[in-house]
Amino acid sequence: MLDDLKKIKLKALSEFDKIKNSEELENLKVKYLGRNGELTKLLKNLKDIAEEEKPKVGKVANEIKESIGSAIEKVADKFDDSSVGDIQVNNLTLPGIKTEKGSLHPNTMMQYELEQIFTAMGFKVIEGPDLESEYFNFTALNIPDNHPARDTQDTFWLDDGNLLKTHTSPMQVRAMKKYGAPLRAVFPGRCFRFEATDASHDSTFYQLEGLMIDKDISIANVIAVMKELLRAVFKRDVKVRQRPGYFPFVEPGFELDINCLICEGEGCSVCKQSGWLELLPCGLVHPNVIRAGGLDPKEYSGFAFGLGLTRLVMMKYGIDDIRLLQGGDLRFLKQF
Ligand code: FA5
Repeated sequence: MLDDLKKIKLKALSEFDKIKNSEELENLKVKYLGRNGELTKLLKNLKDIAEEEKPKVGKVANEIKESIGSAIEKVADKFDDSSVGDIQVNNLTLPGIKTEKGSLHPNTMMQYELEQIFTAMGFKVIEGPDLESEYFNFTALNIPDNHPARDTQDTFWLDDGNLLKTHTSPMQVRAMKKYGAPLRAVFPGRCFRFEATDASHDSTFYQLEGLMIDKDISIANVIAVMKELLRAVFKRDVKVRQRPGYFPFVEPGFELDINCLICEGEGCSVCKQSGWLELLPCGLVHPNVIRAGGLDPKEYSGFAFGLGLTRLVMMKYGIDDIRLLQGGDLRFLKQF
């Protein structure tokens, strides 16, 4: 047995000497010291040798184990400070790898800016779900089943009858139900419409809905808040025009258009050559919607608006195609 042990030692040490990388080191460890390794197997036979031989053989066996152990350490050290194999990956003293710093998406920047403007005017910021029920997206907003107004917002329907919200207006009713009156809140959110895309329409875009419910709210309140908003965003005079607009959840309803800042009103593909861009529909909340929110329309009135946040981003930064914003092209996004 002593002879066998010595042979193993010589063989092992010469093999450890030739190791070239950490993988070979691991293999040799297993070959000699693993559960079925050559040395381990031999030591299992210790129990069969004569009692008086055991101390001597045991001592030699331990010495061999130790010298193989220190050979392993030596080889491992050698790989540790070289650039060989996977050991380098675990070397915590190597300098870090530089990663590029990201930045906020222009939609997010605009959302945060608007939130600040509205918070300063006493509005809460509340976000709603992307997946909405037919009730909150349409019915509670005074758009009954089979009403043609449902067709003005082409909808992505889900198999279970729910839908991807087509606008941020469902939050009007959700918020009234939860917070009651008086209430001032804005609801930023992503909207989805099953429609063909062009320079100013995408199938995914952002809106920021606003709602103010109190006693004696009138159109004068809407106009004051809208003016304050545009002044804060553009920090200069921007021409706007107001015209009547039909939305079943407001009465009366208006469209607030902004003079196209891409072409300064000359006409381009963004404003469909009209010089104006539809940015912000608004109006006084319809009594049926106030009722759906659990409030009494004889006691409370309110205004609501649905700002096209993505279009505002386009106007602010001079982006002439809305599809660039969701396109995921880093060359575009890195400019912000
Ligand atoms: C609505 O979505 C109403 N919920 C707005 C509203 C709220 C009216 C409260 C009255 C009171 P509309 O479908 O017009 O309305 O969309 C509102 C704004 O969202 C538009 O003016 C436009 O700026 C933007 N918008 C609509 N569709 C798209 C689209 N496909 N891509 C980009 N922006 C869009």
